[in-house]
Amino acid sequence: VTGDAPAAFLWGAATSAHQVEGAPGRSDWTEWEAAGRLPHRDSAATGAGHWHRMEEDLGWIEALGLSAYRFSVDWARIEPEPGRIDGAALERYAWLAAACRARGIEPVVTLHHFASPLWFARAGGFGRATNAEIFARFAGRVAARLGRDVRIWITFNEPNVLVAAGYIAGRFPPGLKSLRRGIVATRVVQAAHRRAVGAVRRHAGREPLIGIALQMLEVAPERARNPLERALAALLDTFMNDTWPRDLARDRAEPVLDFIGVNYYTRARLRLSPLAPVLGGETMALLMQAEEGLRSDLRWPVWPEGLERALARAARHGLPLLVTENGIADSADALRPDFLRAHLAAIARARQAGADVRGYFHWSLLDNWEWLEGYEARFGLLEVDRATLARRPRASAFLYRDIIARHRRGPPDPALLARERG
Ligand code: IFM
Repeated sequence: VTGDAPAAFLWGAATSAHQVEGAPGRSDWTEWEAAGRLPHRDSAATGAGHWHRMEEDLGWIEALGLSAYRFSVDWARIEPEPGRIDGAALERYAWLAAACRARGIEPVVTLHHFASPLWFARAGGFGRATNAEIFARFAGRVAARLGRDVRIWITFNEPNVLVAAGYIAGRFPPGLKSLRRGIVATRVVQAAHRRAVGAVRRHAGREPLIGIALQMLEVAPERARNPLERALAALLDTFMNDTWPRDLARDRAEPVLDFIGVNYYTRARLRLSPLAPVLGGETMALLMQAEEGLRSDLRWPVWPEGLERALARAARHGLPLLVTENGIADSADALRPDFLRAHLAAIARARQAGADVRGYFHWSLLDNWEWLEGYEARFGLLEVDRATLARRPRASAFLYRDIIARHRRGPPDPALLARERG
């Protein structure tokens, strides 16, 4: 399935704090939910109960033979008020990182996975340039405590989605619909990343490896003959796939990207409806739903070849790559086994073609709370019973375990992502 995966290849699964922990800190997302802005009625207050089940979940990670676990820290929980750190919350994450390390599981920590503390959002969030430093201060605090056990850091999960959905399309908080505000937020998030890299390097205590996890999504025009639709689709396609690594990989004197994380799911079409504001609806819609062919419970097309293409595209920046997310909403687990095999095969092809892919993280370890779809979208290798929160492995979890058992060679290599410099 995976071709010649190197000894250091990371076999992982991923989660994010707001989606799995339960009772998340007070953030722009908890506020968004309380204000009834979600298109569903599910609350993230339950999640998958991960906060109190970390030990059990680590047991599952071990049982599956994973060599890495990607989790995020909840900034709102750790820093509930500006500058005040909740020591107990930070200790809990420190425990998780240390427990991973003790079990030979590489912890990969995401510092920002969509949710920001409410106080930060109220102070202008990523719409205000001076706020970049506030995020960096937080990153430094986390690195100072977790840096003994964590080598691999992701500053931002899907900064492209954070900006596009939050500042341009108005679907995520802060709910803005403004290209101008989107451009400003892009600059601020990039500045926050750069400063956070400096802070993590200063405080982590061992040479950290730092990247972003980009959601790579090819965007095509719905009607290829419509020139405006074509031009806008090309613009969005560039923003989703090229802008972020291009801008950040450009800092050569003091590199701010040690690797690029690729989150990959599906493809999209862009449709323009200029009369929509009059008739009701959006002028511009990004459509991921397919009417036919293999598709997930969310009707996202299954397109493994797209992962190969995404990796080839990301590889142009000359950095190591990690597939930091890939998975499918499939509650019956009918498509996931083939999905998994086909996407691992796509990675093997990308590697053969020269992409330096160093790991794969399935999204997700657990069924969880999906931002715009709630609990209906079931992405877990482990099924989570909504009433009891009991975990039960799906067949694809066993399949993944068997694939890993065939390919994994020993514990994570300390030289894992070492840059081939020179
Ligand atoms: O659940 C999300 C995750 O938080 C970010 N990447 C895409 C996933 C599926 O939509």
